[in-house]
Amino acid sequence: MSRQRSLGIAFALAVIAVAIGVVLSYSIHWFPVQASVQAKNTDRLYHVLVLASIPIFVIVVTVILYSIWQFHMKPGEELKDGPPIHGNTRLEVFWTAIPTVLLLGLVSYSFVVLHENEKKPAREIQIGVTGQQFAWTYQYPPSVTGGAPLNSSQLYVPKGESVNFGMHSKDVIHAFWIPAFRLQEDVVPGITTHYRATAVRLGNYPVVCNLLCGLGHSLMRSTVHVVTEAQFQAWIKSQVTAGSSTAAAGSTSSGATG
Ligand SMILES: [Cu+2]
Repeated sequence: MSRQRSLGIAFALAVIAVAIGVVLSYSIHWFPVQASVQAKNTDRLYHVLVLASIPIFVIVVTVILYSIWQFHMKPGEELKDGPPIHGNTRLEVFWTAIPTVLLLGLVSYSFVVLHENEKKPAREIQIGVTGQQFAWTYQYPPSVTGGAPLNSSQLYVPKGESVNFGMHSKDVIHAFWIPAFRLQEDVVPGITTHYRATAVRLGNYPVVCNLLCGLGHSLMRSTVHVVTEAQFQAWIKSQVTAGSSTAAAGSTSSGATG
């Protein structure tokens, strides 16, 4: 087979492989639903990375397989050596420059997406997150409740509003992860870390501790309820009322016994 013909076959197979890779990357839904603004940005970045990676992977594998096919040692050539080639400046400049440009482009785009995801919006609400072996609790400050601060085992967030989660741990390092929001941040004893997300889809989504924190790590799960602004206010109100009535009942009963 002529060199031109074998190169033609390799090129055709590479084009087919790229096409299959691109179709697979789009036709299969690899991720959970996109429930936040940040999830959409992150997934777009992922798709760009995949689209850039597929042709490069195919080029590398094609060159390897083509070389094995065309240049492998034939019977009787065992003692022969390869041709004495020393470098190829043009080729080396080429294969250094192209990956450099590509990497700088992808790194810059990743930086833009990360910056966009972490950008402080004009308006946001604060919710505290406490991690401890093996449960999450959430703190709603007076700026959110409009009254006394609220401590709850439930995470409710209003749709369309940016939430700044201030996270701290009572014991070991945990990681606060909401797959449907995509972002994840470590929860470290002694410091407060932050996580910013704007929910854009109503529903209930899992909250996961994503850092091995002890025997009950796999059970350290919770749920984020993304609700409308009105439902959020109603929930806060019901919790604050329930909390104050429990406190009142507690003081009454202790008063009765005392
Ligand atoms: Cu944990």
